[in-house]
Amino acid sequence: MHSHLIFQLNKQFPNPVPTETLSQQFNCSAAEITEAVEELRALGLVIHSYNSGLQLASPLYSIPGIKTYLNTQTFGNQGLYLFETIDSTHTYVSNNLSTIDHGSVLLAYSQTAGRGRRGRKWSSPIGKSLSLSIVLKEFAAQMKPTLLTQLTAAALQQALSETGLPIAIKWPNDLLINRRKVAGVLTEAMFERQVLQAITIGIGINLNQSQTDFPTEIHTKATSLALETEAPFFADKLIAQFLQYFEQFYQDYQQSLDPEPFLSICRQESAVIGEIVTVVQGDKRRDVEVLGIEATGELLVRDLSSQEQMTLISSEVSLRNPDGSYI
Ligand code: BT5
Repeated sequence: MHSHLIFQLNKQFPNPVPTETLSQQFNCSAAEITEAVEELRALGLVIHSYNSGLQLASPLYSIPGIKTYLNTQTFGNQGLYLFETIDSTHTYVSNNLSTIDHGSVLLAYSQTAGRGRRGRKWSSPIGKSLSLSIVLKEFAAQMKPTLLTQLTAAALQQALSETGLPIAIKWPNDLLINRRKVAGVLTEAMFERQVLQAITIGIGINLNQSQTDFPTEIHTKATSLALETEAPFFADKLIAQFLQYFEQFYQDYQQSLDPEPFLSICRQESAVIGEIVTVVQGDKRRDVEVLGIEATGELLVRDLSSQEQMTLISSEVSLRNPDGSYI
């Protein structure tokens, strides 16, 4: 009932929907609708009640809404699950790996312990953000998890660009609009007795946050699609488009083992190639000029003090502006 209720409220957004209309649609009593609304409110979702009916505070994606647009063979087609609230979609996958099939897609309206790279926190407030994990169990042995991060960043860049906004990729895993982070990618390889069992790809996208919805420490570096478009953002189509791009890149890469189609997007839409940046690696910092992205997915840079060229591995470094601020 929750997902269908949200789908109907979203369809009419921002207009309120009379409870009677909903109870007719679902063939249930008004009391049952009120009960479902109370359950959603208890989770933290904001649903207004007016004389004229019920209205969502901001648009929400739903399984029936995504399926309206979904055209994939595998990803999201064979298993599309939505949690209203969860600790982390990635943690759920690692705890339930044996029961989750290849190609499954898990979504959550909110995460209480969403995570980024190297144990960092990912903010995913209820009803405003998108948290999504894709489970991969069928892969060619030569496919590299680091390249899958680039593949996902390219798919996300393509899908987000359909909004008309300028979307740049900050190697390896950030998606930016006007130098503010709108989305991030997290790839995790899962091993059992040293044998690779699965790769989980996670993406977090800021959909309908206002600036004050972000934790204070990221106020100046984060943005949302609603802030950038200056309108409430409907994510159903974006999710379906992302899965479509992801599937295309993934199937092509699995067959050809050629990363160029997605790496060329990472290069073309890069926020850092040609820039001077500071590389942060543990306690060490060095200023470099970014020259390009190698076929391995590594970043090719020139050290400004030694003039030496070197490649950087994404799992080890972060990039900052030379003044220490977020790029
Ligand atoms: C990322 O890490 O950007 C990866 C984000 C992946 C999140 C997804 S959601 C589904 C799946 N389940 C999970 O638990 N995680 C994945 P990283 O590059 O390490 O960036 C983390 C940093 O971004 C933090 O240290 C903050 O500075 C900043 N940050 C946190 N939340 C943010 C947000 N909502 N928007 C922009 N920046 C944020």
